[in-house]
Amino acid sequence: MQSDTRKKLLDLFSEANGDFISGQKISDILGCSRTAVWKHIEDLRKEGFELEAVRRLGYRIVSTPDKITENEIRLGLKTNTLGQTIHFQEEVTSTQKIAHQLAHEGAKEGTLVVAELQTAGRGRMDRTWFSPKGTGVWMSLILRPPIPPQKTPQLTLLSAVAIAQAIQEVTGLVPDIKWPNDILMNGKKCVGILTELQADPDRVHSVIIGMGLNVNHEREQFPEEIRDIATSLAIEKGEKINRARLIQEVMLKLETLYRQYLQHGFMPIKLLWEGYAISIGKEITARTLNGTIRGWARGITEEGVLILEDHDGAIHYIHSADISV
Ligand code: BTX
Repeated sequence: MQSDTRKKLLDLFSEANGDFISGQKISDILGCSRTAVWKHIEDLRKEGFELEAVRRLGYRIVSTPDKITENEIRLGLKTNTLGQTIHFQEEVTSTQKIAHQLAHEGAKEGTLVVAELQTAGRGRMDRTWFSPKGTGVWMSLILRPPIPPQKTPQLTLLSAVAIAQAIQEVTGLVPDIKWPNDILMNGKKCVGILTELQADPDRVHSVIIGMGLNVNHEREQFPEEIRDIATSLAIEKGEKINRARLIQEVMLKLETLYRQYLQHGFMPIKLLWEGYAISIGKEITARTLNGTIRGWARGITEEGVLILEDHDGAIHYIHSADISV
């Protein structure tokens, strides 16, 4: 939507003060057709506005998108290092891209990149991560752990535990983790984690942990193709959740677990991870780049690798795959 049209429309709703405005009035004032009005309304919904539409009455704004600002994240952040340097931007292609650049330029451990909107949010294997404005938490954290590159998948699992704990703390909801990186509520994905590296063969320079949390999306805000597989915390909880508070809690849990990990290794994290895992002990299908294997998920190794026993009793060690239970 063009910015002057958007401004006019928002001014109209603001003057209406929560009352209905007829579609005809909107179309007269904006100078566009009723179909165009409907499209503008849909655009606002995608940006996180909650709008009610009633025949004969028109449209009214029920709630505006909650915004995150750097100050809101900072206020009440209880960490020592993680998130203490924040790069906040309203709109980015991908927070991963910016974090990579900052890491390359020498950014400190704990630097956090946060955006309100990603126009090219990335999932694993170049998939798209749907990241609309004003509803989610889209952020990338730079870590510089003194570990060899092959151990970095452990940090994906560590992050999943931290996010699960933070969700539990802030919302009271208890999420499930599906190996390696999905956080689910009632079988639907509400968080995705993407861990990327800057490393030599034997040394990690930085690990960029990308975290995408669906927080205040309404069901119809998800594109149709993922509506049945995705959910948000607000949908599950039945009320909106303060995103800045959630970011603070994720940082705090991450810092605690990361410190524990650097001191005592992966074992304590593995135990916590297993407490949230839903795929272990179940019959699963693992789609890897080299093919599909069906069998029983027997657990994870100390490295964070999935152990899968196929129907012939052969054991497979899965480093990267999509799992369906
Ligand atoms: P993934 O490859 O496991 O999941 C991607 C798949 O999930 C997509 O193909 C689609 O089916 C589905 N999907 C896309 N968007 C959503 C969504 N919002 N909610 C639920 N399901 C969805 C997971 O990859 C890793 C995602 C990391 C996203 C963060 S956001 C901050 C950072 N910046 C960035 O570009 N990526 C990371």
